[in-house]
Amino acid sequence: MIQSNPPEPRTLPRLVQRTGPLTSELLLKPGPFGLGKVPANLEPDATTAMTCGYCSTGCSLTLHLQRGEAVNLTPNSDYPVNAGMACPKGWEALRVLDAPDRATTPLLRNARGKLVPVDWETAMETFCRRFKVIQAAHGNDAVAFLSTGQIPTEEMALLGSLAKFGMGIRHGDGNTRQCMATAAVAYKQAFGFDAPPYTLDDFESSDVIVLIGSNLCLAHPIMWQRVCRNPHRPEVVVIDPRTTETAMCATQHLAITPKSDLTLLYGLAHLLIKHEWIDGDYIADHTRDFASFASFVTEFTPERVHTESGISPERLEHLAATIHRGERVSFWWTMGVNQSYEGVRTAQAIINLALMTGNIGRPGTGANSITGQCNAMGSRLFSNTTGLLGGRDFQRAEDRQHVAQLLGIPEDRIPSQDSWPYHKIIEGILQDKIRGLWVIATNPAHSWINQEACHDILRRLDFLVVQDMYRSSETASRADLVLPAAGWGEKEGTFVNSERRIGLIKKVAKAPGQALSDFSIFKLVAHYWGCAEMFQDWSDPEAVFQILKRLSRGQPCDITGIRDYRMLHEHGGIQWPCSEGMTAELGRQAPAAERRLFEDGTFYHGDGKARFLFESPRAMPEPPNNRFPYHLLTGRGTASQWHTQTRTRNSATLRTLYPADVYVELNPADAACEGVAPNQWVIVESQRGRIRAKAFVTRGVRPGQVFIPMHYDTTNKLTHAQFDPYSHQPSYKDCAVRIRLEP
Ligand SMILES: Nc1nc2c(c(=O)[nH]1)N[C@H]1C(S)=C(S)[C@@H](COP(=O)(O)OP(=O)(O)OC[C@H]3O[C@@H](n4cnc5c(=O)[nH]c(N)nc54)[C@H](O)[C@@H]3O)O[C@H]1N2
Ligand SMILES: Nc1nc2c(c(=O)[nH]1)N[C@H]1C(S)=C(S)[C@@H](COP(=O)(O)OP(=O)(O)OC[C@H]3O[C@@H](n4cnc5c(=O)[nH]c(N)nc54)[C@H](O)[C@@H]3O)O[C@H]1N2
Ligand code: SF4
Ligand SMILES: [Mo]
Repeated sequence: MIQSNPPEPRTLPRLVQRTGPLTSELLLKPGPFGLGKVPANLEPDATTAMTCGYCSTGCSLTLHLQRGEAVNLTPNSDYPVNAGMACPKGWEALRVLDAPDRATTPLLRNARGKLVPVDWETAMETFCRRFKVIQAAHGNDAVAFLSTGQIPTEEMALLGSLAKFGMGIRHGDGNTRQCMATAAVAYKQAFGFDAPPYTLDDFESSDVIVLIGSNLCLAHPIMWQRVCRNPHRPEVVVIDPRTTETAMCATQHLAITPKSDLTLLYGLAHLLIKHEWIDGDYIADHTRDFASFASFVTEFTPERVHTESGISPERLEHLAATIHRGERVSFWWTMGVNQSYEGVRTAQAIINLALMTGNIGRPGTGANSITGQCNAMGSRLFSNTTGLLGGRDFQRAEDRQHVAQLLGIPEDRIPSQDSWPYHKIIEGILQDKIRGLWVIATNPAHSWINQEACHDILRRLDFLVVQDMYRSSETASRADLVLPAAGWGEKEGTFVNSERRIGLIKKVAKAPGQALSDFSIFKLVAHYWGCAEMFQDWSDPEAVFQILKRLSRGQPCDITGIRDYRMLHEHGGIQWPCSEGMTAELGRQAPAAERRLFEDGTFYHGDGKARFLFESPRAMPEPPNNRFPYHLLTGRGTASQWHTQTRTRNSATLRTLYPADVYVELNPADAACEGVAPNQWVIVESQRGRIRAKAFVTRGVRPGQVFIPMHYDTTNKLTHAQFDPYSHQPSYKDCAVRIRLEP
């Protein structure tokens, strides 16, 4: 029987008494391929392959085992994604597990304000009691969660379902809001489903590759290797205000004025239409609303493009001709597009170019959003945050009914309203509407905008729980309760990479101390909360994988044809869709290793047609001005740093590959004007905060622009609260700053 309301706090002691054995059972349970249980076809001392746990490339790494435990790793040469290559983070992936700042026991803040070790029982009892007290006093919506694109899909689905169906939480969002929300919304509106259409092989089969707001060379180094292996001597066009490592290798670099992409892309569309360099048949058969788009872009003359983006009419014309000449043109974008106050329309301006030139659904083509985190794509489908499980809508009654039926839960347990997006959750804390927050595998105290305000807001919470591998993260060190989590390599599950490929991760190392897999932590929470029965069938990650298969049936992301983990293990990753029908036709074989969507020109809208979507460009919310004359760009700094650095700073090798101190890239002309010498410490200041940074004087940034990597813990003191109106993604790459010499 499932209770219609979460039990009151007073029922807890009874639950606590029952939990001893459950906890130890969870602690001892071996993974399907990991410690204690090795698949029959593998020797105890052998190797096993698994997906890397950092970026969305999803390289396969071969783990070298001794008695089931990993002692080393090498890149897998037998995998379609990386063919024997890995970047420094992948090579060092095992090294960061054994670190002195790992969280090894639950930690609870005591009366003197100090985090002290407690046992799991105390942690779970406190977790449930404190959150339930908040919900009882202020309503269920007063507790929220923030999750991630960096845990396996099975864990995300369990978290999202436990929180929303079991604990009555409505507001739960993820760090994917900082990252992928724009692409997800752009695809959904244009194609009818959040569906990146490509396969990574397209990098090797294009003859024109257009990279917009993407520093592939260091953010996705192995995708960049695939570009380098392209045998067609492709044109590589980079649209980026900075002369990045990627731009240096491009055949055309368009160093546009930041945030002028929309004008540039509309201007490009205008030229292509004017020259009749478009695919009329494709447009007529497979799209809608082209005529109004064509009339809209007539305003975007080459002269206007020149004024607003700095790109000359000749260069624009040259790019249009390049696209026209290309037989297989692929368009790729990342954070230079997504992290913008007009990101969705910019992404759709890219989609429009691919549609109007018929560059989609064929090898080497596509309007391709490159994802960031190892499992951002899993989160987009199954985290139960912005959408209901399996790419569905919370607001659609038939979707709720369907999910309730599939999961055997009462329909009224499924919220009929969407969660607040991330920034509304943060604002909700400020407005006292949210008083309890559970943060899982993300580090908002470092990565969220306007950091000093964010720290102040987190302090206002009645109860902050942080579930992380490392107790030293900026958010964990502010928590009332820290739950120690196992990480990549210490648990099993699946990740979905950028090209929709589902890959397996396996347990090849023991988590330190009492750290538990997130999966086990969620099971414990369900148990102590009193809703364990709802998740009886969710017994281990592979059982959840079977549940996800059922949830995917008939959806564009149908994975019913993937039999089990073993099939993923044997075939080395399988892209969605992979329906039962597809594998039945093939006699239970996995479909081809490289597949792209929309080969027949049918999209997911009811009429099968893709949409042209467009809107007038808007003014930058905080343009450089007299007091703050520089445009601040932020982003990835090196291939060896990962986000807030909790993991990568724990490798001595990686530490030698990036500057230890925060630095600001500054053009030589501006450095001269400000009287700044190379390597001198300077103050960088915005309306919201000031930081110290070392001056890195370089022509990589244009005059009037500065760049600071996101990996340093002070960068986000400068950034501001501006969001895309459709995706609610923060605009991390534009705000006004000034440079001062240190007093
Ligand atoms: N080494 C490493 N790799 C990573 C990560 C990491 O932390 N470290 N993180 C992963 C994640 S989660 C993500 S989301 C990806 C991000 O991957 P990328 O998006 O490639 O990385 P960023 O450096 O954030 O931004 C890319 C570029 O956008 C440019 N840009 C800024 N403003 C504009 C603009 O207005 N227009 C255009 N056209 N370009 C602009 C910046 O100059 C920058 O070079 O990387 C993934 N890979
Ligand atoms: N200024 C600026 N800020 C940015 C960006 C930018 O370009 N500029 N980019 C944004 C983008 S695209 C992103 S994706 C975000 C990333 O921002 P965050 O998500 O805050 O960054 P991470 O360092 O990846 O945080 C992940 C946390 O999860 C923990 N962790 C890792 N594996 C596990 C696990 O298996 N279980 C648990 N429980 N914990 C685990 C890590 O220790 C770490 O603390 O940053 C955003 N912030
Ligand atoms: S490119 Fe990405 S997936 Fe590949 S090894 Fe590096 S971090 Fe891992
Ligand atoms: Mo990201």
